[in-house]
Amino acid sequence: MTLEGEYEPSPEQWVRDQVAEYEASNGARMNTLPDHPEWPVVVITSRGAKSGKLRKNPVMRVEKDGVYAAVASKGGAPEHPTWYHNFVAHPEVDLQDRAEKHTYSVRLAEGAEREEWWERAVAVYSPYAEYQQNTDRQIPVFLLERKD
Ligand code: F42
Repeated sequence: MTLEGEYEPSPEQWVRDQVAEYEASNGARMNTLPDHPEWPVVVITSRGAKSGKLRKNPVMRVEKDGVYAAVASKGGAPEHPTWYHNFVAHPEVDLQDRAEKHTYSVRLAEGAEREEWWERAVAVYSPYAEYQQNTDRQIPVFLLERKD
């Protein structure tokens, strides 16, 4: 089962384009950060906290034993990405990793578990460490566990 509803593409063109290309190719193209083959991405569909519409956002692929982390870094911006609020309001999302798409339950990692996943995330994508230095907020780390 995947989420159902009206899809509202991101207002950010590079995000919109990456999602469109990723989905159109079933995850075969645009499956890394552009020009960075060493940094794979997954695409997460969430339900808008206010609109109820489906929103799609690529994030870096951080995975262990079938569990994924979604790091709400927004490039070190002072505020959380809006999808943070979607995840909190509707803690069920779809995640596409290349050709595989499934539904996941979402929770915020805390304490030692967050530390463990934060280190894993930085090991995958080192710029996260700089993003954390550039913002006063603690960057949230969501854990996604497969439901279907
Ligand atoms: N962002 C990350 O935070 N972490 C990553 O690891 C990451 C990797 C990544 C890789 C490739 C790529 O193309 C993008 C990547 N991004 C990453 C960017 C990410 O996909 C998001 O673009 C970014 O985190 C900013 O998310 P945002 O939701 O803040 O984006 C804004 C511009 C946006 O989409 N705004 C929408 C709008 O219409 O203005 C709102 C979307 C929305 O969900 N609205 C909710 C609703 O109800 O519909 C309401 C939300 C609320 O405030 O309650």
